[in-house]
Amino acid sequence: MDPDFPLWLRATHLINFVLIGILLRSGWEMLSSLPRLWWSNDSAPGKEWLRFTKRKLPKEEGVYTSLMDERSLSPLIGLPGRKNIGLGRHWHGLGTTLWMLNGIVYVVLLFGTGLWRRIIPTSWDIFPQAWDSLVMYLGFTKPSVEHFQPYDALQMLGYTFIIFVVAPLMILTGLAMAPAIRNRFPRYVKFWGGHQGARSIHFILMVIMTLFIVMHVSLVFIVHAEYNLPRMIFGANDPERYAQAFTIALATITIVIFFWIFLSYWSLADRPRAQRFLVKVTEPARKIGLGWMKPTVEDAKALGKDDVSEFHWTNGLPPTEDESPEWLEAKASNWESWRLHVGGGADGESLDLSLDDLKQLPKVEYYATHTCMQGWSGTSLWGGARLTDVLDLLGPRPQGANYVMVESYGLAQEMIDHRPREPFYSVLDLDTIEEQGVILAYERNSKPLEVHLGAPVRLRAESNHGYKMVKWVKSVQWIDDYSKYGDGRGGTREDSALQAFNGRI
Ligand SMILES: Nc1nc2c(c(=O)[nH]1)N[C@H]1C(S)=C(S)[C@@H](COP(=O)(O)O)O[C@H]1N2
Ligand SMILES: [Mo]
Repeated sequence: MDPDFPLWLRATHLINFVLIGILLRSGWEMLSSLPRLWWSNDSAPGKEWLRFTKRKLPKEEGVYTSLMDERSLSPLIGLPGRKNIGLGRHWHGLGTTLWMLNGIVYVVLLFGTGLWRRIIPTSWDIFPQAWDSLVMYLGFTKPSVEHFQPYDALQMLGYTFIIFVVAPLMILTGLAMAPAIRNRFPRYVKFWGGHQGARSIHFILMVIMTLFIVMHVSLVFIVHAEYNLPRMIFGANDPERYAQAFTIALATITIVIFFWIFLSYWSLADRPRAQRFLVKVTEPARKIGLGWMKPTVEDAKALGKDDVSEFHWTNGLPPTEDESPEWLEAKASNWESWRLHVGGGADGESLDLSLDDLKQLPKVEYYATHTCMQGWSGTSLWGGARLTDVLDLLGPRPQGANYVMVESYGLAQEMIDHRPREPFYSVLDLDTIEEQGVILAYERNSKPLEVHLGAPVRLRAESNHGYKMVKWVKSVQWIDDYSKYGDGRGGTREDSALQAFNGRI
């Protein structure tokens, strides 16, 4: 056995291969839910620099929802495929967590054993040498075997670039897309060019990563495979065992590809089961990684007037006559007859507030970027009353009240399995309610909130993605547990699209 290809190296290499496939496939699933890329934060129609759909977007606000833009990917390509952004995001979360753990093990051992010296170049000579190799490849010849020690200059540059530049940038831009991070470190997101900058760079890195994988796997089989494969499989510099290594490598790749596709069909076979499993294994990482971040939107001066988006996307259209005649009447009365029901107080107490009552409470105003987990974003100045101030009108928090449920006058856009639509709702936990930037907003950009964006009042919870932020709010109420409502996952998008209750990433 050659100690230069120790077991840990071969094992992390294989695990990395499995996980990268999970990450790419779930990433494509997410991209297909809004197959457009922008550099500008408002994600305005027509401003895309790249799109994977022929559909033209109407320029008018509030007529087209991002859910309508979702495309269906084959389960052979996406994880899990077929318009399952919620599960795709969960798989991406699990993939990321394991991939980073595996990466840490790899890097620690790489430096611990000194093996880093053969992949990280330490001399400028690497560039002319790599150039020579490149010229040979372009002429369809290959450098002779003595060039590889065990890697040649071009490999060293390529591996160093992928491991120490592309992978870390992937992690950094991925994190920049999490609302929890944006609300704690708004300048960090600005550094990447905002949400759309981070998203577009993340996409470009994905393309680089994919091209690298295709080249890398091909070249391993084309250039001196009789050395590469026995090293990769057995850790031995033993061309004698080439046939055996070749067979095992090919079989492994085939099994891994089947495994990737199996994960899709396993998820699709019973989506609630897949969600339960994925939540269980990813929630600890969300809690540990993001739970401690207390948003500071109200104090943050990172965003200002110049950041306000001209265009704001919509997800969910205003209630229609059959959804809520009550809301339409209130609208016709210029919100005179509109009431916010505040319920679930001790001894079942409740209140009905008018819009003016709400405006009597201290007004909070801040700039914040809204992100829909499908991928679009938009920045506005939001104004409204703190949710806790509204709840305090009922008196102290009743014993056993662990959550607040917010319900809409409008119905869900669609339900799981196309069953009849139910009122849109979402549930927040105690920690979230206490945060800055959790308000019932009645103003946007210093004007009354627009009808398609939730008039007269919508929820804002800036540390979370948009699906938590109920529009056309009808009621807020203390509840002890959310398992009794809807499908018991704590929100409409959780129920209908199997998204996470914890919308912080
Ligand atoms: N009542 C209601 N509220 C809703 C939705 C909906 O469909 N109905 N969609 C949610 C989602 S997924 C997002 S991203 C935001 C979109 O807010 P906007 O339309 O104001 O941009 O609203 C959230 N609140
Ligand atoms: Mo959304």
